[in-house]
Amino acid sequence: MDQPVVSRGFRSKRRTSGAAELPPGQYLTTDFPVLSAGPTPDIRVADWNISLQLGGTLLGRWTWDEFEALPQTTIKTDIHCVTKWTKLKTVWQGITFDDLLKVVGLDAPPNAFVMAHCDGGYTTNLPLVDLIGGRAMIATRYEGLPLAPAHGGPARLLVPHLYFWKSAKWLRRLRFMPKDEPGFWESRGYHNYGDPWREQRYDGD
Ligand SMILES: Nc1nc2c(c(=O)[nH]1)N[C@H]1C(S)=C(S)[C@@H](COP(=O)(O)O)O[C@H]1N2
Ligand SMILES: [Mo]
Repeated sequence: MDQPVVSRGFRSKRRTSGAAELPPGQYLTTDFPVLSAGPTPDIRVADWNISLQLGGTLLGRWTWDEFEALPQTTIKTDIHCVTKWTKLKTVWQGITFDDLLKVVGLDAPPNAFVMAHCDGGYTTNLPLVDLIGGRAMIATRYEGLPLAPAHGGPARLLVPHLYFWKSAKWLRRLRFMPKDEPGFWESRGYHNYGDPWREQRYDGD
């Protein structure tokens, strides 16, 4: 999920100008704004679990300790909020969706879409292809520290190549869906997919 490694000779000169890192209409920020549709839930890891569901079947459910024992990956990536801030080179640690599928032994999920469900009722929908291939993780640490509650701790989805509303905070359940369904913002006028490089902010963009 990091910037692709490009040999010096092939690196575009524009990349060092800074502008090339900014999707259209975005500005750079160095602080980390908090954007939530509701209050920050008070989550104790002792009561917490996370599950992966396919139809009526529970593929896996992990307590905090079990989840912490899964293979860990660290990534450095840029994040882009639809409210127009972009933050460069943020560092996250967690469990990639690829590893989660491996753990439950699901090589080729039969459903092409996934709904993320959160404490507090927030949801967001994603195509499966955007969660695999190292493009998404369930993050539990930010810049080496446990993820702060306001930023989705103990665990949030991280799908940095899409607008940040797709990175569901306080994640509790990932559910495979045979057909795409809109999540919270997607049913309130936001774009169904949300590619920042194509500026897919709102329905119809
Ligand atoms: N559960 C939940 N996840 C959420 C949200 C929310 O309101 N609830 N807001 C989304 C939006 S619109 C954005 S921009 C990011 C903000 O993440 P941050 O507060 O860590 O910057 O979280 C996303 N994930
Ligand atoms: Mo957002």
